[in-house]
Amino acid sequence: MTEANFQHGGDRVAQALQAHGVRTLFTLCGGHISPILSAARTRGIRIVDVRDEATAVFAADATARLTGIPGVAAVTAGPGITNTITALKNAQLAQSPLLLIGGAAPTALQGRGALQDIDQRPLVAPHVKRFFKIRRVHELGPAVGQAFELAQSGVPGPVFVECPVDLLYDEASIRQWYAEAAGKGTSIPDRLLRFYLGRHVRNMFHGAAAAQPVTARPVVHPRADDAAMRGAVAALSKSGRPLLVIGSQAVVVAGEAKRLADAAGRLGIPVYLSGMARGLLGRDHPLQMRHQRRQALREADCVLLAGVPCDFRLDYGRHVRRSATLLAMNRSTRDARMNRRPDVAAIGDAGLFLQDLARSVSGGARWTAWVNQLRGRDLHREAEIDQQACTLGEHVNPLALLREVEKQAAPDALFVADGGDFVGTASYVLHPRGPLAWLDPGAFGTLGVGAGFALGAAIARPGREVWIVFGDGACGYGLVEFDTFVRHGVPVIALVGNDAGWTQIAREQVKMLHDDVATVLARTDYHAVAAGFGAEGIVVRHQDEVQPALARARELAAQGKAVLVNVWLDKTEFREGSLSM
Ligand SMILES: Cc1ncc(C[n+]2csc(CCOP(=O)(O)OP(=O)(O)O)c2C)c(N)n1
Ligand SMILES: [Mg+2]
Repeated sequence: MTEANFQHGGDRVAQALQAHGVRTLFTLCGGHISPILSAARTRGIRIVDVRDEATAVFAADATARLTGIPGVAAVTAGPGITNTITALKNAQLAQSPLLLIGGAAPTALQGRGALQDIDQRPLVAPHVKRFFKIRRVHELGPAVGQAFELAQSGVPGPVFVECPVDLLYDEASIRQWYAEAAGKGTSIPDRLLRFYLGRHVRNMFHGAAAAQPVTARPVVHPRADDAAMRGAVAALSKSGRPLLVIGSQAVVVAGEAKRLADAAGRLGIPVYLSGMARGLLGRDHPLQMRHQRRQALREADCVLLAGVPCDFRLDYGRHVRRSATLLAMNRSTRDARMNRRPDVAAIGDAGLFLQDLARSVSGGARWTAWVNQLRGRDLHREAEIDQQACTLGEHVNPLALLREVEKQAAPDALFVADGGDFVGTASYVLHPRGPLAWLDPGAFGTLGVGAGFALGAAIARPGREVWIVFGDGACGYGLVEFDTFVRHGVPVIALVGNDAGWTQIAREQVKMLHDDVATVLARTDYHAVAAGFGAEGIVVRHQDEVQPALARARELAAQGKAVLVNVWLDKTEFREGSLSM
């Protein structure tokens, strides 16, 4: 017998993960996946067990976004998988490459009423790039390898590998299990069953001994053609007021983020950053604008969308004036053309395209007046916010709170955004520190990403301060994960903007329907919940407590503790009129 005879399927999966550089596996256990978890741990992969399968997928998603290597989650069959659907869809819409490994009932028992046995393909397939249904042990390793490649290629996204439990144990145990199931009866049906099951097991293990270990292959990133580059250079040469919008997809090659930032700086074009690209240019780059994007887009005569589709966030393309030259850089042809046909479509990686473009175009002083005009407006708006932050109320002014976070948070802090109004305010007030230092759900607008994203971020970036900017409504989804933070020694600072309600919804609902039904929450003691899980809880009811509370939270996090700061907010009109549909 060769070594491969003894290597069970669970270890083949673990070995393939290891070959692809996976250091952490997020999971919630189940009998269907035990051999994978055990083998992965034996191979030195850190197993982070969470309290809800959605968290495992959110954490894998964050890992992928921050490292560029697909994050991995493993969940059990049936309800373990159904629990991940929202997180999977969120990752698909955010174009985040991750690998979800799901258990399944034994191959011979599928469709026969086995525990947790459902047809998982129709449920999962719409949300992933591919659903790998494994039938033989030797397919396990190669499927994981292909899943890695596929998740990162073209338009990145999640991939699912379904691993039936009887492929994951060693051959001797499985043979015995099937032999026992076949019984010792002598009737013709009994003998037929034995024959059938014997053949089934032979098929399952066919070729397993000869299978080679999987090795990782380098990922090839798609590049736009030369015609697109010529088109872009020509458009910019004629432009007096160009504007660049860089979004999440432009930073999917995480290792290139710094070079992309340098390139954007050299281009000399004023920039707005969105999604995962926020922070790309650091805290205060002279080319980066944060406010009045809509007005800037209306004024620009040439708009470059790097990894940004014309979806609801750009009012379906209507924010860009008709006469402007539109340049769309995108890995997806569909996204590049969404709602509006671009004059130049650069189909490929937007970040790499911008790097090439910066070698051909150097704006220098050409656009200085235009940059200064936008910059002036930006500074004016910042001054207005400063003024609004000075208003004192009964409890805490959210603008003042976020200004204090901006002041105190570490120079390399990571921010995770999960909520409505308060988080919307934070996205204006907080200046992400650097590339890949801001995580939000993306186009799916999913509440509840916070705990999982923070878990993935803290583990992918050990030693860095991780803040979750939470709405009080949003924090409820993942509060139980304070248990995970404590068990795994993951220090995060959860800042809960407690306005006792689902305010983003209430704001419009009350105005339109004069009814606050289902939008009202209480000033719940979320800090006490965190403390109940063994974390640190701090409550802040008044403005003068903000500064010391945040300082204390940072101190505790630096000691390796998870902290929840529950801040009672005053109402503010800051977000009045901002509704996304
Ligand atoms: C999973 C999910 N459910 C519901 C919504 C709809 N939604 C969007 S914002 C919001 C309110 C969020 O409340 P909270 O987290 O307290 O933030 P606030 O607006 O109060 O600052 C809701 C319910 C959503 N986006 N995602
Ligand atoms: Mg709220």
